Parts: sequence; C-alpha cells; structure tokens
Amino acid sequence: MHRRDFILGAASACALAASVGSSLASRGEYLRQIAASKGLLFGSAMRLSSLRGKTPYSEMMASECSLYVCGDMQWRLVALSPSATDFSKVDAAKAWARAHDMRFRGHSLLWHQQTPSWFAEIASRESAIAALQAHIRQMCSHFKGSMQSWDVINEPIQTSCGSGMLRKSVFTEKIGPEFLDIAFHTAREADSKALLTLNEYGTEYNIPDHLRKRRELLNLIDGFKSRGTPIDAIGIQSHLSTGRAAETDQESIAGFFKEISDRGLKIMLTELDVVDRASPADIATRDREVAQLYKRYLDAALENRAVIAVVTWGLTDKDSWITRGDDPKFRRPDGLPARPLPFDDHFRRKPAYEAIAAALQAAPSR
Ligand code: 9MR
Repeated sequence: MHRRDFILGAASACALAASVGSSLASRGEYLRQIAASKGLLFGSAMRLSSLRGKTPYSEMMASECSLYVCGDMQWRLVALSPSATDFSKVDAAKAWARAHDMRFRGHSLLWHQQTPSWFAEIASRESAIAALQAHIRQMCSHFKGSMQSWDVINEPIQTSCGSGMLRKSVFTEKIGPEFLDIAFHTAREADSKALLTLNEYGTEYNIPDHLRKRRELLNLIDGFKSRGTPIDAIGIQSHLSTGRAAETDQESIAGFFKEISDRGLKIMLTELDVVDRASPADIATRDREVAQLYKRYLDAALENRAVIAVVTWGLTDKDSWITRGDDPKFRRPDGLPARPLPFDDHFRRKPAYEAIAAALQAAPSR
C-alpha cells in the first residue's frame, strides 16, 4: 500500500467511524482510498489523450484511481514494423501514472485483435515463435520495474460451444496452443516482478456459454500448473448488463472465484462496466438498476480475498466503448446514450459510484 493511500485511507477510516450512516463517497473519500483501506487497488482504463494537461478529467482520474490500465500497449499500436517500435505514448502514460502515485497495468502483450498484420505473413513456426518472444521481451524489458501486472494474453478462449477450448487465432495457426506457455515463460524471464495475467470475458453469468467458458478457463489453469507455466492472476473482465441481472448470480460467482483462488491464483476485475440497453429510458431508473448490479456483483466478487483490484473500463459515460457504440449489440434500441460508468459526462458521481464505494467499504480486508 502506498504511503499516500495509507494516510488517506486511515483518515477515511477515522472519518467513517466518526460519521456512521452518511454516504462514504459523499463525504469526500475517493474510491482509491476506500479500496486502499481494504488492501485493494481501484483503477480505470485511461486514454492518454484525455490526460494531457490539468483538466477536470485528469483531476478526477488522479483522485479516484490507484491503478492506471494502459490500453496503448497493444502490439499493433507499438510495433510499427518488425524492427521498429514506438514507446513514446506509453512512456508518457507510465510517467503520468508515476507522477500521480498510481500503479501501472499493461494491456496487453498478446491479443488476437491487436496483432500487427505482418505477424500473419511469417512463414515458419520457429520464426513466429521468435517474433512473439522478441515482442514480449522488448515490452517487458522496456517497462521492467514499472508494471503492477501484464495481461500476457487477452481473450484466448473461444466463445462458441463445440469448437474446442482455444480461440482459433493467428497464434494457434502459426504456433499452436503452446503459444500460451511460451508467452508466459518469456514474460516471466523478462520481468520477474510483474503479476502475469490471463484476461478473459464471458464468464460472469449463470448461463450455459459462460459456465462452459469457466470450465475451459479452469482447465487452462490446471494445464499451466501441471506444466509449470508461470501465471499469477486471472483477469475477469466483468462486462455486465442489466438485461442479465437475473443470471448474475452471487453464489455462482463466488463459487467460480473460489475455484480460481483454490488454484493459488489472484483475481482482478479488469474491465468492469454495466450495459443498460435493457433498462428503461428514465435516467433515475436506469442509474438505479445499473448501481444495483454493480453492488450485487462486487459484493459477491470481493468476498474472495484473492481479488486484488477493481478496474472500471473508463470512468465517465462518454469514455465507454459501450456509449461509443463500438459493439452495435450494446446500443440502446431507443438510441439514448448509455450510462454504464460511475460518472456522468459532467464528472458528477452517479448511483453507480456510490454502489462501488459501498461495495469496496463492505469488502473484507486483504
Ligand atoms: O474499449 C477499448 C477501445 O477503446 C480500444 O480501441 C479497443 C482496441 O484496443 O479495445 C477496447 O477494449 C477492449 C479490451 O481491450 C478487451 N476487452 C474488450 C474491450 C472492449 O472491446
């Protein structure tokens, strides 16, 4: 725990003891301090472009977050060619995080969606392995000593039933399933301190597809353990939806998280947000349903002391990939802008913020 958070956390704890009953966050505590008082990190994905200069946005990020998740580290974004990389954006992000006493999380070393096009042109398996290892070595060495964690691999499990465990990707085609082990070993050799994570979505609901994906994730973990592959944590992306509130079952989530922690791994909630397309147009109703789901999910997840970090995928609604309509299936049928995150577009705390604050405060200490 950083000294700043400890002092602020202690002050928050005293303030909390002195004024029971009023909303935690309404009295000026920030999420990073409430999280720190429980031994947790709270963070968000951040766009460096939004942090240039002192703005309400950058002030909000610096006040609320103890973990900066940098999405500017995708292979395709830093590797301009097989022999040229540009770390300038990420170096600036790392410096901003350090200047604001934040830990730094890399997202992600390998993701099939963000692999440079020239990787697919590589002719032999050996050359593909060499290129993958060179990339991971370069990233992990360049940022060594700065990383709280790395998403070594993002979304490796296939999503539809019946087509085997691993997603068919340029990695499985060029190298085979061994790419996972090669990636984790290479990252560990290059940075022995960063937590190495596999990050996945689609395991949050009590529905057949998610339950199957949970099994496949646990089978992957068992395979890593049996082969001595160095993995430290699982990132559960935690993209939720009010349309799936009934299937977001606390007992089921707790059971799944226990199966992960019983295998000796930590857990991070890595991309938390709530799609509100199934909720009514009325903002008060929508915000209430979104907040209720944040609270229900976090109460179940944070009961497990292996959970070490809560990360929302953006902080203000307009930050969100959901609001931007990146995935059309999440757009509201009435065309109204989504409200998936803790702050509105005027940097005002929403019920979702209070729900996250309350869940962090109710969590057992790590
Ligand atoms: O929201 C992210 C968007 O801004 C980026 O352009 C995109 C590609 O890097 O990634 C989006 O975030 C995805 C994350 O990296 C992996 N899980 C799904 C997220 C939403 O697509």
